[in-house]
Amino acid sequence: MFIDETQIEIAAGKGGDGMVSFRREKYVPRGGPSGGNGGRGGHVILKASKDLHTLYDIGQRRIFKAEDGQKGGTSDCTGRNGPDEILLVPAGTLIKNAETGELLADLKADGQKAILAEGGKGGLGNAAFANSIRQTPRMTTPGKPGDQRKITLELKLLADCALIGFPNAGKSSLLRRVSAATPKVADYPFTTLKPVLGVVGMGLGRSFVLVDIPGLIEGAAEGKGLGHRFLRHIERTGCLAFVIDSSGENPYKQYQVIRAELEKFHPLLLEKPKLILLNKVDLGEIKVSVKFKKEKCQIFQTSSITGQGLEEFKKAAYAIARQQKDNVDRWES
Ligand SMILES: Nc1nc2c(ncn2[C@@H]2O[C@H](COP(=O)(O)OP(=O)(O)OP(=O)(O)O)[C@@H](O)[C@H]2O)c(=O)[nH]1
Ligand SMILES: [Mg+2]
Repeated sequence: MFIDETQIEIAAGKGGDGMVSFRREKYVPRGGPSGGNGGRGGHVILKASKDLHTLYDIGQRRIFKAEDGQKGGTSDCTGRNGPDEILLVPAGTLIKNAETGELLADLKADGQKAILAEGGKGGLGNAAFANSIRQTPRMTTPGKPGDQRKITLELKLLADCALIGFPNAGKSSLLRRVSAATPKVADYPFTTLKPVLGVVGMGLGRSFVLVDIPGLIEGAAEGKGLGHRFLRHIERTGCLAFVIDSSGENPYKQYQVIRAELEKFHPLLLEKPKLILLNKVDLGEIKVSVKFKKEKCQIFQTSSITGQGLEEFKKAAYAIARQQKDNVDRWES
């Protein structure tokens, strides 16, 4: 099951209380105060992992709590800090305050960490209160409570290329054909209800990730059909592949409608590299209209049934993915 958003509660550990104790040593009749400070409560830390691809497991367990710090000990011993609770999340997870929507962390890279709930500080033991006047203090302070909050985790799929288009255009059939993914295919609209990822092998251990986005219709940006819920997944996708049913009425109009919906959702989406797939060419030869030719992007005549044009599409999508990765590497180095 694919879950792309979940809410959890996190609670850091409470700090350990300070200790009251006095030194009791042989031949030292009135030893000074020796109560240690409490240990810090454990933090709740979220850490990105490239090996995870879903928030499903995290969503199943709603509450994550780190352990409390230990109470201060005698003989000036500080209590042990509570161990941190480290939660692994897929790389690309955004973490927001569930109440205000404020962005708290954006864990993009493998291994990146953020403390989302800080453990409470340990209390002071009575040794900390001793001075020249107050030689036998009995006071201590309690450990502070740890942070507690509700957070929303949002996973934007990190795919190289997204298949977008009207329902029934053949997006899922195409993904099945070029990857090992098995999204459902049927001749009714909105068969695909959630984005499905597939890895497309290019030989010699090379691959790229293709995502099948549920069908869009006119008005999607305002919530029609399955709406724009899934459009945010393509914000971080390297390139867009428009899958158009070339056997349907006015293929260019289909393309324009989808483009307009993307633009309404976020104008920057259209600045991504675009590929146009005129699909279902097995149903009859098509004449690529001049309007399509004027678009400054590569056009492919494809069939998810016979496989026509798909090798060329794969090569083009892979080349773009490579290029974009190089750009990112250059920026990050
Ligand atoms: N002849 C022909 N039929 C196709 C082709 N691609 C898909 N189909 C058929 O079109 C119908 C819809 O295919 P899907 O792959 O489910 O389409 P989709 O774009 O994923 O649809 P949604 O999930 O509803 O958005 C199915 O009956 C497919 O068998 C193609 O290239 N040629
Ligand atoms: Mg589908």
